[in-house]
Amino acid sequence: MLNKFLAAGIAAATLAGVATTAYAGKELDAIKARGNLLCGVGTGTAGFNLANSQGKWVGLNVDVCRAVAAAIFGDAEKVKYVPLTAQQRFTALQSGEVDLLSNNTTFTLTRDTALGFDFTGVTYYDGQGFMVPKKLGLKSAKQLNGATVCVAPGTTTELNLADYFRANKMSFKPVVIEKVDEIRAAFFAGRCDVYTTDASALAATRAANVPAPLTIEDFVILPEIISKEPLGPVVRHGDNQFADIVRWSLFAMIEAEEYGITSKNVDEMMKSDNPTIKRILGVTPGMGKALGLDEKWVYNILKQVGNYGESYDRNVGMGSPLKIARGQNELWTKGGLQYAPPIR
Ligand SMILES: N[C@@H](CCC(=O)N[C@@H](CS)C(=O)NCC(=O)O)C(=O)O
Repeated sequence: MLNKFLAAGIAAATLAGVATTAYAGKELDAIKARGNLLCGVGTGTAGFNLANSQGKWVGLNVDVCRAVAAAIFGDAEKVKYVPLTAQQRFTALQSGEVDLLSNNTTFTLTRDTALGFDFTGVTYYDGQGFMVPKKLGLKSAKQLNGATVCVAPGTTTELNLADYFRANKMSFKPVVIEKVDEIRAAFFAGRCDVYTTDASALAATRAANVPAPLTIEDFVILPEIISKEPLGPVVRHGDNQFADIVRWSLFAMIEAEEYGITSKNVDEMMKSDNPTIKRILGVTPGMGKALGLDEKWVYNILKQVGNYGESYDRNVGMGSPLKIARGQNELWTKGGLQYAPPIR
């Protein structure tokens, strides 16, 4: 009921072009009073957000939810996961059904403004790609004229697809399916020639969802990446303190990787003489206070979740079935784009 009123209010404010009122700490107070974080995730993509055989959610996106809970509660387990399709996610965030989305949502201008949200960083730098059955013998997306294309509604994918085909004077027939498992089933059953989405999700689908007797080798991801898809956590406008906590929880994971602090060595690192490490870990106090958190907020994130590189490797990198190279998601010090502003 409360959610409905909130949704109506936000919708009205959005329609009138008025920014929703900003009150510091209101969302955070509600999260603390509730005792857990409501994190909107995808319905099931290996490496990013997937409930495992024990029903435990794992993945790179899930680790961001866990990091925020560790920062706020000192306990990464204090998260309730709400699986959402791409179509459902924005209403769920606007209505207060979730506190944040961490689900492969692309940071765009209209989502950051007209929809009433704030993006708080980039968990994964991605771009849109195309996957096709190998037996079609295709080498390039430029050969897709007239293709039947499986795509999810309410996504940047749908918009980029139309732009790309128009720009290349090609036609296509969209097969629009909301649920990601149904899109995959349609593609593997040959109801479309092509599946298009973020390249990371194509890699996940190819690594984890190909039904026997088909194998990974039966599918190829074409070389063209047709868009920028910076995927990151997103919150409602209105509580800057909560947005700051989400923003700096991800930055802390990235900064910790840069300074070599891991889940394994964090206790040892508490004794470090390096002033930056002392500040990050709260040995020198101040950063926690500035966010309204315990000074051990980063210690708790690292101990319970790990740094960005650990999460990347375990979930989508070389320590995972996906084996996606770090590429653009490497640290800036190693030629990538992942760059956290200083914790000071
Ligand atoms: N990044 C694009 C595409 C997002 C997207 O389609 N995500 C899919 C595939 S990873 C998804 O997670 N859908 C939710 C689900 O059903 O799991 C966007 O933000 O619009």
